[in-house]
Amino acid sequence: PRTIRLADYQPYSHLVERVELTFRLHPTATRVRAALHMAANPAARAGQDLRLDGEGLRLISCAIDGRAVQPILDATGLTLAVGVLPAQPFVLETEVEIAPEGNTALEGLYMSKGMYCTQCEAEGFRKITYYPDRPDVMARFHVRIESDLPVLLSNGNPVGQGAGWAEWDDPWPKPSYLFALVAGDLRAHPGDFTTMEGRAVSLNIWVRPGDEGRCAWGMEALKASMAWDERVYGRAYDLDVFNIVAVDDFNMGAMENKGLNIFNSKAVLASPETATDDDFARVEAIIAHEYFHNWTGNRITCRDWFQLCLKEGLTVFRDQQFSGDLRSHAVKRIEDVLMLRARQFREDGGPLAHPVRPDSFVEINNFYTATVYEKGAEVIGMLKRLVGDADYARALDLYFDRHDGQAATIEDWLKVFEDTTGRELSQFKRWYTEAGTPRLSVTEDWADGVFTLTFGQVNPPTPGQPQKAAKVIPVAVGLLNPNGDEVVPTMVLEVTEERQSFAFKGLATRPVASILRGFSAPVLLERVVPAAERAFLLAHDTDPFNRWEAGRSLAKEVLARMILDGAAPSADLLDGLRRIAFDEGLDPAFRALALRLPGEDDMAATLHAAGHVPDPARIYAARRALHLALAEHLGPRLPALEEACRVPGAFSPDAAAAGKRALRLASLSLLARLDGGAAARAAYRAADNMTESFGSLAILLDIGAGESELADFAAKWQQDRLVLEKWFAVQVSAAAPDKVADVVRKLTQRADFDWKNPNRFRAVIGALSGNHAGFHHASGEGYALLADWLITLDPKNPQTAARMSTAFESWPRYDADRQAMMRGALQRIMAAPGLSRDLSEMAGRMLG
Ligand code: DPP
Ligand code: ZN
Repeated sequence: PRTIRLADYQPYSHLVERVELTFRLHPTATRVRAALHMAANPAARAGQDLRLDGEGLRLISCAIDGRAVQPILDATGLTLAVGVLPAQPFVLETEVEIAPEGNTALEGLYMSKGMYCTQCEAEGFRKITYYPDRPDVMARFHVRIESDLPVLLSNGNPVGQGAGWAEWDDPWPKPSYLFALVAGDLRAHPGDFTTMEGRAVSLNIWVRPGDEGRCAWGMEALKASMAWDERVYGRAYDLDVFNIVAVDDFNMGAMENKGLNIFNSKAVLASPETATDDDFARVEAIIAHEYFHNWTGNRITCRDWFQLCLKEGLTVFRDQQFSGDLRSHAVKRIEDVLMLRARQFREDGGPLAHPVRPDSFVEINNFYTATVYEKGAEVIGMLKRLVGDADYARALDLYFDRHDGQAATIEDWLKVFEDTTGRELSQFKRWYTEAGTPRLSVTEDWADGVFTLTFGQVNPPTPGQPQKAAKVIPVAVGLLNPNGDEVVPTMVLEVTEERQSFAFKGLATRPVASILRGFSAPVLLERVVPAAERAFLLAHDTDPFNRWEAGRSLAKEVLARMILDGAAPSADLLDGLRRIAFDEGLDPAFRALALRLPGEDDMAATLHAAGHVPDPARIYAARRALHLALAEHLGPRLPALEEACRVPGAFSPDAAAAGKRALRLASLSLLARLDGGAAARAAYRAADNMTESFGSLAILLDIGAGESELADFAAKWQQDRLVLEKWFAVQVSAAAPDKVADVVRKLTQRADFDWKNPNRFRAVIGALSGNHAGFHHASGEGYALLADWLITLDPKNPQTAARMSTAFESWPRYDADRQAMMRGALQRIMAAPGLSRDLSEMAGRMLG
């Protein structure tokens, strides 16, 4: 397969001014007629042949300005020699036939339970019609859909409809990856919104009959997003309608098609009976994310796919700001950092490490990664911290002004900040072009009333990037007095060199430093801190993130000693966590997060980084021992805490109520170590919402109980595909390490394990790799099972298979036996006949 390189970018030979598409829908023989109004691109080299992308299309006819022409066809597209192209603007018409019913890759036009839908990002449009399927070709689309299905949707505004047809017109030029079409027997949950510019927008969430009752939350989230983008970024919506469609078979979470967002039903449907608080928060965040793309992604798009972070990093950053504004900034930041470390640091430290802006790829679908998204968002957070809020706002205004309607690059983005602030950002740009998580060490010195912090940064080698220069790292620092008062409030130190000192003068006593407040840069902070000082920060830090972080680091240090030398849990940690647990002055959501112990994969990564070879079985045992010790330490007061966290009255998914439920579940989980699950069982029985019924079920399974509750849950939710996914997943995640392979085998033999549905596949096979001790069980069964399933799925859905293969990226951390087994599994995948480009690129990169 061919490697695509950023350095080879060339503008497209032609401009597409307008596109008229007509779809005659049929499950096995859909006809697509396309009229492309084209002209030579003055910015491109003259005299080029015309090349259109196309895959799996049966060409029926092709004409230029009404005269039939014979293009040259190959497996990836169509070529018309320059000789047959008119000198003046022309209309290229094609008709093709496609078979959406057989499309199991869920890319292009496909069917899900009788409805037609599309997924075109990144390169799916070429499976619908011949087209220059690249983001820098922006055109106005007019779409006619012919079908007997009652609801026919496409991008833009509706311009006409009759029996068996509908027409849509999108006035905003867009790349083909934002094209969308939906046809089905759907019901609408309506809403409306009037923009600050006075435009009345009609909103609809379209679902299959029966799901109408699960749309209210998504609709509220949509309106809140529209209002927030106006208030915070000054960006108003720009069409008369905004449609969201829920579909059960979908590779990603959701897709920001212009005016017609398509969502994995799991990412939009929510009701108190069927969705947990986490689901509610996720739905809200994803609705916001896709809506925010309307400006950051759609109005301003990417010149090429290497610039993916231009829209994704910025849009993730915006949805994080939004969730923080609506909920709690501290809690949101902690959750985001947990995710960043679990997924992005893991990626950045292994064979799949790549820059936020990669410079080559084989299959672009493999680069919708935690690095592009989450680190991409972190980079924007750093930029904002460096230039300040006011200049960030001015730079964004300039970005929207200057690049509206364009396909832009990271260079354009940075230039906007340079022009706004006069800052030179070439060193900063390394965050975009270099992979790897910088390691930042700190030492401190106290002499003659001067407190000095000395930072050292190491930028580790990553695949293809052996050597790196220093980065600019914004380090937010505050200093506390020994009595807990803040003597130096948060300030941002700019570390720009490999070694650099900062002095604080005029202090009466040696302060306690709170470093990297708010996690101001995505780095690994390496700092030797006495346990007592961590405990002090856990009790007193005025920065909520660092307060949590102090407990977290302490817990990791304690766990590491338990794993490595069988040490007992330290009193510093247990006392500190007890104080937090019962501190009624603190947000319950924060307390729940503080009580969540570091995960097993996190501990494996931490031990590996410290030069040890992690043993999954020991990690598993030590973590459970620490949980038990914590339960015993908090013991007598847990029932009261659990009771105090019951939320009276009707269920509301708001952040305050959700925080209480999270703390209640955290205490139930501890209590279960002491009472054999009695309290959790009672909570399960009494629960009137999914958060508490599913939460207590998971707690019971985790202590090896809960059989009858599991059966009860299955009986109740058999008909509900989204809830049933939880039932599948929890059995795998809660299984004991030596049982997980059996559990997976049993579940995958069930008739309702529809593995071609990505949600169901992920529920079971994703949970398998998420069960650290089970996946890495010494038998190697976990590895073999995952490899088998990836090989099975790949021919049907290469995108999801490739995505899930990243479970193997952590192989270099483990002992020789496990390494050999994990590599063996990857080699077996590589040897599978007809392996997709997606999966072979991933397996190849992991093998190195
Ligand atoms: N749908 C994916 C997202 O919004 C890809 N654009 O991030
Ligand atoms: Zn996105």
